[in-house]
Amino acid sequence: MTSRRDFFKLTGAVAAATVTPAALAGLPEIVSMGTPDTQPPLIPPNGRPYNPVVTLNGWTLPWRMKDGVKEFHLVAEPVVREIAPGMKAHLWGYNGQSPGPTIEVVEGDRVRIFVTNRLPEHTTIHWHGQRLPNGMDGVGGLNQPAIKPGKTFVYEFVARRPGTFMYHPHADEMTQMAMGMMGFWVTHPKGKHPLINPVDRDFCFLLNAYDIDPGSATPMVNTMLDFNLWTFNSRAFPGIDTLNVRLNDKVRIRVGNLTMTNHPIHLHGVEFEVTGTDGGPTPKGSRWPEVTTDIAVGQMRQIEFLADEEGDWAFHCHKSHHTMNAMGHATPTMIGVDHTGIMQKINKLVPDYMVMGERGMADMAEMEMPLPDNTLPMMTGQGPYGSVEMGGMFTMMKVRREQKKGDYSDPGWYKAPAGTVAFEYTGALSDPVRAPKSASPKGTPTDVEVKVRKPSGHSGH
Ligand SMILES: [Cu+2]
Repeated sequence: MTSRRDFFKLTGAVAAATVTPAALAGLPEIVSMGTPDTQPPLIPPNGRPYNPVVTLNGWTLPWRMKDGVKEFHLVAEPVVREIAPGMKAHLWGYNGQSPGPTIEVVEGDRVRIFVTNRLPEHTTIHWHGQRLPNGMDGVGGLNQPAIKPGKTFVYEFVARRPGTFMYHPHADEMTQMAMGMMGFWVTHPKGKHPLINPVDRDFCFLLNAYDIDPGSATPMVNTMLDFNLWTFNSRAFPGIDTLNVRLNDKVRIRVGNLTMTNHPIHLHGVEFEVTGTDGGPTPKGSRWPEVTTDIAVGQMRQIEFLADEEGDWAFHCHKSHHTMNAMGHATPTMIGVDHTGIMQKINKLVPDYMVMGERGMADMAEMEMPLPDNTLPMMTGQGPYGSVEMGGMFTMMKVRREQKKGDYSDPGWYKAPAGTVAFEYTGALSDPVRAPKSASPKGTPTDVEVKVRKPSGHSGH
């Protein structure tokens, strides 16, 4: 029997090598993940040492060493992904999950990835951002024939530059990415690197978006912009795990964007620097402090900071519609609209009818509005002081003095020291001091008439 090595030598090309059933026995074992919980970092059992990353609501794919080559096995397949408790999506992904597992290697590693296609249509994998032989770049039709259902292809290259990468199909790309096919890739530096700092915690996740009608489970793949589920690693708040760190940890967060729009990612509490992009580590002179970084489609950013302020700090996309779940956009604004009288009339026809939005939308989070099956409330999530009124691309970084080194578990809500929480003022409110009216050269200005429907304190409608 010819070994795989001989087979490569014989054909002279590693790309696009279909694997015969006999050779399948020589494949690395398929490892699959069944839980959406954040898995602990995978300490490298062999090969060159590195400081592993933690994938938010994800995991790192184990490998095997064969003759000095790191071998991975990715299986493209339909998966069921819990977007948040109460909602499951029928997606396509890799090894049981969407996104697929994170691949972690070290600069200079020779990597061989077996890709088995269990989808109903052909696929490929493009290794976004990598330096590699052209035939390994994964664009179907351009660099290789597509991988037909049931077939396994082999990709092999040396991870030449350290940094933050992604992988995704480059075959029926619009459909397959809308269905959740993507994954993260980190190439760690071999030894000390002048532009890559050692950190205590290194998190990563992808930005993705789905359009799933309430009551259904499969994304609408033809949607271009009006998605209704904005996710970190195919999870929406409150389904996204928190980033738990120890006070004074050096923290790195790597984010890649595979949605159809940009996301200004904003961290509360500290300033960070962008220390890397899809092109690798940034030169030191290009770094400046900021609290929001915009991540365009197809881009990756890695941010770094010292977590030197205790607390539960919000971490989210700053587009306010991206921190909402399952919302329709074709509804009129109801602020200031007087519903008095109308309600009773409508209720005679539709007993369950509720008026929303007359006093803003915060009621949405408090009211127990009946939802269709398999969808998420628009604004939700209970915090220690009430509803957080968020959804989508929102989570928290929890910084704690007591958090143990290497402990990624959720420490619970922050207990703020007495006297450090915003509080209600209960004294008397004096009338505001107004500037004296001065006559304008063209005569006395007339007051603009503004009709304001003042909100009443009542809670029911
Ligand atoms: Cu966004």
